[in-house]
Amino acid sequence: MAEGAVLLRRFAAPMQDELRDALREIASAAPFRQMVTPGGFTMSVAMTNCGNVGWVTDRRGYRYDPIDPDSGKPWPSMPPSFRALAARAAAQGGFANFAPDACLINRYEPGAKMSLHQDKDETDFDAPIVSVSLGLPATFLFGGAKRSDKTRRYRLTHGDVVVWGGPSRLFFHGIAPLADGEHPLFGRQRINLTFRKTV
Ligand code: MD6
Ligand code: FE
Repeated sequence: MAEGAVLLRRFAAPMQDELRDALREIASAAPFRQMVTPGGFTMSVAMTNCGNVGWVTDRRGYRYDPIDPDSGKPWPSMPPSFRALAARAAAQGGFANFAPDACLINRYEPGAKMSLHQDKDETDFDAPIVSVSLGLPATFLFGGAKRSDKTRRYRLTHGDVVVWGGPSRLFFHGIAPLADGEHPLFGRQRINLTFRKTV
């Protein structure tokens, strides 16, 4: 995709049942919720997290927080199967010993989108981000170091994994509004897992 960014087609597909079951457990302890941006807009994507810390946004800003603000309890721990998948994908992408401490889980229903952004709330930009797509296909917009750089479009489908680090770690990216559809295992939604090393 770019220097430092590789797309591993269908890499996670063999684990789909395990991932679905683990996701169900996480979402029962820490339900998906639509968070509010610092500017006061409710995001169309619903989010939850697992791991030592979770990514949250509210009127105060963006941050990684060990506590789920909705429950007042720690986020569910990261299932060993998630951790292993992320490490295996990172290694395939050229990043040995990836040890994520956070997994942000995004749920898109038809029409939901993610505006162009950079992932820059972490402190360790040497570690890659590993991103797993499940369910309905999406159009991933991949730009450059500046918001105004032109974007290329990639179709991400069920099981695809993007490993993204190095020179493109801080490139702008987003997701176009999700087209309607029905996935045999995940139904009318797309789930994206992004694994990060935040510290
Ligand atoms: C998504 N992904 O695929 C949104 N960020 O739903 C991201 O924002 C993302 O896929 C950093 C690295 C990989 C990603
Ligand atoms: Fe991102």
